[in-house]
Amino acid sequence: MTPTFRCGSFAFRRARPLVMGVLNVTPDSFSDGGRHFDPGRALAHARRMRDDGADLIDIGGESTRPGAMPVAEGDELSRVMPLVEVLAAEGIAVAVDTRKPAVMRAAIEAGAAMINDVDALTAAGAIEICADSDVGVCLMHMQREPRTMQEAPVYGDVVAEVRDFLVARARACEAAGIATERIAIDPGFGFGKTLAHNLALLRSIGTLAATGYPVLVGLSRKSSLGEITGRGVDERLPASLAAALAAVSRGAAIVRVHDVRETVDALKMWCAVEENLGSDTTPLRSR
Ligand code: 9MG
Repeated sequence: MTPTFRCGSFAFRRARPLVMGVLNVTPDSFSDGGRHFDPGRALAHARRMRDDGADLIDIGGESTRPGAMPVAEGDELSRVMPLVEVLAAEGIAVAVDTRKPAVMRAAIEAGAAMINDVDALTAAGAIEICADSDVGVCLMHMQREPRTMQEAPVYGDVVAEVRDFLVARARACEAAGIATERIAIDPGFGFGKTLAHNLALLRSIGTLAATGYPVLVGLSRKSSLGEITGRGVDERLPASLAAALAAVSRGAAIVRVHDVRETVDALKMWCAVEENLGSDTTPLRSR
């Protein structure tokens, strides 16, 4: 039977890779910082990504790019919440990218389907807030924190360490009452990792997928792609598509991307080659 990833009222059958569109409502995110800071433009962009085939829209009000400074809770809430309310009411599967329990709680009350936490729900109260709801959760690995994470990251065995951390966090979520079907894991490309670490993790997506949890990957436009191609952040579409395909061909279940239309096309092509995977494109409502 095809496994299912449950997020709020959405039940995504994992018959094909899912696409999560990125919507940063920040003045300073590494790629689209400032571009969607105006709520009208942000809504238009979210709807365009939905029309282009995004399964989920990931809304973030705090940049987590290397060197980024934390944002006050009130500022994050006022950036994110108006969008969550409108887009969730339109039936869009909204993920909220936040590390703050108060933002998680407000987002869930407003209808968010998923919490995407780069801190893997380690903040006090975060797991309980998610467990008291039916949201899906994405648990991401990060070494240190955004302000300092790219200062000479070191691992013994990066793949084993990342996998063991993610499995431990997933088990903690399950122990608190979050159903296994609601949990995704993410190696956290670029979060306290060198290019060599990122490549080792990308080559080993299969090791993460073997845990049974859907693996979410965020490689879109990231600096590793720039290191390999020599391209600036706005010129990394071909590398982003290649990275997404490399990830799904090794077992990634969800790709978090800026360029939804192009990624959906690339995945349709890949699914057609892989046979039948492309035929099941409709996320099912579970209630
Ligand atoms: C918020 N954010 C930025 N990059 C990300 C990534 O790679 N994964 C996840 N889950 N979130 C991310």
